[in-house]
Amino acid sequence: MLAPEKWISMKVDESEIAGEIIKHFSRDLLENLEVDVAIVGGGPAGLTAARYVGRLGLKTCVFERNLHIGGGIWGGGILFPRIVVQEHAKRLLEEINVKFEKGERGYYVADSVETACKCAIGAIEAGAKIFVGLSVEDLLIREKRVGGVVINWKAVEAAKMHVDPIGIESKVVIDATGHEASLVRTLVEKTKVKLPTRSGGVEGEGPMWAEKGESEILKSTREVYPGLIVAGMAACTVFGSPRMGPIFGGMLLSGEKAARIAAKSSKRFKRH
Ligand code: 48H
Repeated sequence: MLAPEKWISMKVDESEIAGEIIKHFSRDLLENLEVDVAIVGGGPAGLTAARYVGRLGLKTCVFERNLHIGGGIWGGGILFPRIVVQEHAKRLLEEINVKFEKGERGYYVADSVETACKCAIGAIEAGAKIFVGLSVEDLLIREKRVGGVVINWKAVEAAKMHVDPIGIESKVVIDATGHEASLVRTLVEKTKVKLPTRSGGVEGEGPMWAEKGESEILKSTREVYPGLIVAGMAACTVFGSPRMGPIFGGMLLSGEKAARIAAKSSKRFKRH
């Protein structure tokens, strides 16, 4: 190890630093222009899906438009940074070493900061690549199958600059965009396709009812169009299930189920 008096006198060159950043990030982006599974949204559902997809040996990346991952986990309930899961979902916290306590009424309570960080670590260690600051603004749709996503910098979107995006090809896309369900909305808007919902469109989430919301989320986690799977809160929005407040077991279980569906669906993919 270098002594402090040695390293403080070492040369540091701004253009070299810039060069390293550009070279390494460009390489990572180039390596992910074609993936098996593109996951949109780095909240609990997307990160859990990424962990399971990665564990199944598929190449996957997550596109998160914010500079931070975690989606709605951080704020817990009304900014009390704790989340609650039920008995049947606690194994998903155990798998990523999140500490939790058993509450008085049989719920399991975890720190939301720890949960957000460890969901991300779990995904990364399973081999998923997480890109932040990148928004998905469109889908690649080929002959009645979603075959990728169209990305742009969130900063470009926020500044309303006219800058063309780039496409990322994937065998399967998971819409884990939370309450917005923005990819499914894009699909419906651009193709006029009928979804497997009551109305054939995006139903919109129902009023808060934790028990019903949690019990319906897994049923709603499904492939809504060839190559497009909906997970997490986006699944509630698409199928019109009630929201459930700060109980997160359903989000984690939904991510796990989405990964299993993605693995199966990716086998049916044929490049055009
Ligand atoms: C790139 C995007 C885009 C886009 C959105 O909101 P999330 O945490 O979603 P889930 O489903 O993982 O978890 C939902 C949970 O946090 C929640 O809100 C609950 C349980 N609510 C219950 C209630 O009653 O309110 O994460 C979605 C992520 C966010 O980080 C977005 O920034 C990101 O997706 N995102 N990223 N391109 N087009 N749209």
